[in-house]
Amino acid sequence: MRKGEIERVTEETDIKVKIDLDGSGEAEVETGIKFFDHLLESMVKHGRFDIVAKAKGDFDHHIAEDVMIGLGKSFEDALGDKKGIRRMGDAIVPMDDSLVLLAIDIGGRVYTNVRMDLEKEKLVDLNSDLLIHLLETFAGNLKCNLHVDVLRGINDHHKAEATFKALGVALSEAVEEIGEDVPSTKGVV
Ligand SMILES: [Mn+2]
Repeated sequence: MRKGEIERVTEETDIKVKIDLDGSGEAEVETGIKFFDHLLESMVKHGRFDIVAKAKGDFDHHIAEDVMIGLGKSFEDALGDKKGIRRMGDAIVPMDDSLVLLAIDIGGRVYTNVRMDLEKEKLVDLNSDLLIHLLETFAGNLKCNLHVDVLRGINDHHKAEATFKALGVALSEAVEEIGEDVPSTKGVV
């Protein structure tokens, strides 16, 4: 049972995140930020995880940030000692005009490099400048390397959505169980 769960209450937010890595793409997402919900639902659908993400809080930056902390930590929780997983995953995902390359390594080391080049200030009700920060927050809490390049695109909605679809696809590949060994020459991840 590869499941993880985090509840976190601070002065700023109240969040609850649950994940089942071996799900079917069911998302129960209510953060009060419509576009962020849309991105999480896209990620989950294409990663075929089941998640619950419920959040309340003061404003979008804190809510989305704390949900990504919860998501990263519950992924880590669900993976346990990471025995038998593929560990690396990647995806090249188009969405109409936009094309995204994304690679991940859930190897216990944190490094992120995200290039999205969004032009609009807002994506519906989510501040665009948050997206890079949200991906960094997720990677920091899952303790992974994450590289994202939006290779091209015109529409910011498509660039962002393709990025989260790619994250789902790459994560699904990385957490796939392919053996019994710890996926590292060090013997520990
Ligand atoms: Mn959309």
